[in-house]
Amino acid sequence: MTTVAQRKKALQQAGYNTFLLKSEDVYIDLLTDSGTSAMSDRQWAGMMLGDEAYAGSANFYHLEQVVRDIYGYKHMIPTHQGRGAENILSKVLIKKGDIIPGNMYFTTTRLHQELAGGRFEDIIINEAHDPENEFPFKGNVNLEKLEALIKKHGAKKIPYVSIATSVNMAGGQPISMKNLKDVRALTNKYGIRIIHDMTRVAENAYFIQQREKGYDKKSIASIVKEICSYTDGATMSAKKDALVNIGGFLAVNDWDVFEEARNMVVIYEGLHTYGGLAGRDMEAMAIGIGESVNDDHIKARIGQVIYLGEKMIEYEIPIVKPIGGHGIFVDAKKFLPHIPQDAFPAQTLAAEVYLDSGIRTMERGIVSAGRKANGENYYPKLELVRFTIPRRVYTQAHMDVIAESTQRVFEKRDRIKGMEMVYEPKYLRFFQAKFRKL
Ligand code: P70
Repeated sequence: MTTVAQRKKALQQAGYNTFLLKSEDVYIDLLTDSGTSAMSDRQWAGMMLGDEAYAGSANFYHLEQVVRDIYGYKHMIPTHQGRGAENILSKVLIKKGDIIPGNMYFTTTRLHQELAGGRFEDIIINEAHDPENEFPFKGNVNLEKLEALIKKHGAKKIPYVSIATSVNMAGGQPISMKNLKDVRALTNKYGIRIIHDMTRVAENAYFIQQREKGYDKKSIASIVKEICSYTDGATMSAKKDALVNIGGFLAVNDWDVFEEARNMVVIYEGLHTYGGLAGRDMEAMAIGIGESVNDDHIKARIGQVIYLGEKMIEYEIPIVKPIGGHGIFVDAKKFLPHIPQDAFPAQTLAAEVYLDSGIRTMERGIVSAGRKANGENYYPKLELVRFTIPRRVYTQAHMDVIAESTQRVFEKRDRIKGMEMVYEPKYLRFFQAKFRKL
């Protein structure tokens, strides 16, 4: 624990960017659920079975088998984390001038698409951009938007449709099985691939089980497998669902794409049987994937997120509804309505929450959205602060502390002023940007 004076100093030194705080100065760390979950006893035991051969490690073959058994994808290449897979996939599939439709952008995913010469187009339903709208599947694709894009640019210009499960930037919102099947039918009609960002697929499966007709008696494992079956390949950041501190992979069904990706991985990550990971990391991932589709685990994990969200609702704090899978997303536009988007309401709110109690959260608004290729700022409709919950780490008492701290900040919201950016890196600026209080 730190004092207010210590936190004030830490914030100033970090340029009011929670990414730049030292973890030692943080009391409850809700920056991300990425690589921050606790590994199980079984995963740690697996770490002791690391086969650290340069080529053909036994742990690689175990992981490959698990990806086939649990997700159903035929070919898998390990990568150091999700963006490693995004880089290789984008380089293999995207040509200059291509269009990549997707159910809302994700920062690293869109940047890799752009760096490969493509352009991302948002095809998520409009409800996803409205924090108040309680539609149960705000990760759904608007099929008319998708078909209009295909007709406008032609199927040849669209290498794949990018479908995320548990749409991160929308607030961890799920896509329904019905919608995914419809996207499959439409893309089949035009001969277009679907690439799945499966980072939080098990959490999406939980919402399908809870909310979609015909799925209440199905296991998370079977729902996960069905989701994957409607897609042609996937990028995975195993640091989330799969409960490891580091790791990811690219999976595809198509042999030609696999062959090219397998060649590409040796340039950027490492040999195709380790992709930047130690054997022990691949073993922990293989075991973590199995644990991630356990019904009791997912129910407890999302149950904790819902517990926090309901507390916040009770305190009348404006949050994205319905409550999502991996965290609570506070609506900074509503929380600080007097601060214009150019003065960074979400960045400001994240700093204020840290100052109050040492809780670290993450901006997911205009700073995260960054600039277009032509240099103009993106102005996202959603200006959010994400309170992300690591898996198997915190207790219910921590959730109470988080809600109470946010309430204290809410009570003094009228006195909070915005900020200006004083340092802006070229790529993914949110990680390292610095700010000054107005
Ligand atoms: C987060 C993390 C990573 C992520 C993701 C989805 C849906 C791909 C990735 C990339 C970490 C993060 C990344 C960028 C900005 C802020 C935070 N999300 N797809 O905290 O995977 O990080 O392993 O390269 O959520 O949400 P990786």
